[in-house]
Amino acid sequence: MTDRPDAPNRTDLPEGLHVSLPASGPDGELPGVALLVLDRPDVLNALDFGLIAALTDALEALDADPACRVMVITGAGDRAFAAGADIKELARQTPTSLTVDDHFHRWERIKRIRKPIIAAVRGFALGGGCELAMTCDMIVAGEDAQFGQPEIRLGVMPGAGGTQRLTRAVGKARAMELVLTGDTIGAREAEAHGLVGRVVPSEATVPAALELAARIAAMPPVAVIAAKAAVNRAEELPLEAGLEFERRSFYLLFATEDQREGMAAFTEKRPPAWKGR
Ligand code: CO8
Repeated sequence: MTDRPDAPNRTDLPEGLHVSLPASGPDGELPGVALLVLDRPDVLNALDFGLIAALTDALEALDADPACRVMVITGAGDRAFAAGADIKELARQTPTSLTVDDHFHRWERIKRIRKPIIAAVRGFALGGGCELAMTCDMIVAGEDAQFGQPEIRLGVMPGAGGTQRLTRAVGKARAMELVLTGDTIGAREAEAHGLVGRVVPSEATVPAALELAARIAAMPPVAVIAAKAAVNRAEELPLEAGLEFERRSFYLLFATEDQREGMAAFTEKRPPAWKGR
């Protein structure tokens, strides 16, 4: 991440993505927290292939950067997180171009990010935008957020996880209805289903996500990475295998200095000083 002199800690990439590390909160910089802003306001932050490439590259760079512990992704402005893939670009695709260029494989790279990612969703999170939010580890939604997979109305269907992740999040019956009609659900319904972790007043969406990120960034980093991996296994593994994964991760954390520090600090009634190893 390089800095610009006129905007410290902020990188403006040409593809409509801004990255700030550390992000700024109401009381100053938030150590360990990165903010990534999708910024294509003319098209409601629609994700073209260049933006998806920039986003995945930035997430991987932050994942490898010890200064970053948690990432927050949001959309610029108050109308949209992202209104989907860029339909004008998508309209030019053929099975051959999609297969050869295989831009969608990047979605798998987002899933492999080890540090926690929070989606801060205001307004529309549709199609690829909804899929991006669902690929994140947590969603903080403004009251004006709308989630949906409207691809059916374009003659296609979700292609970056929508049929799978939405179904896991809201159940088969509701997901089937949403995917087959293209209807959207609001923030409150998404919260009731567990798709969204918390709903906040719309203008508080990004501050609330940053505050959550800052609290996680203050936790022991190795344990955070291990715990994220274990929770994600719950959606992928049978219970027995998931429990085994959890148990082994738990045992391994006893090799960290932070385990000794955390338990010593509790005993000595003082705040822990995490080492990240
Ligand atoms: N792509 C390109 N342009 C878009 C998109 C989009 N997804 N969404 C909105 N825009 C543009 C509009 O064309 C319009 O541009 P212009 O001013 O030049 O006409 C501008 O954004 C503002 O939009 P509207 O005027 O339509 O605003 P409204 O408030 O009337 O409507 C809606 C807002 C309901 C969000 C409407 O814009 C809409 O329906 N957008 C399309 C939503 C959609 O279908 N999304 C799914 C796209 S397909 C997809 O995501 C497949 C994912 C595949 C995986 C991703 C990996 C690449």
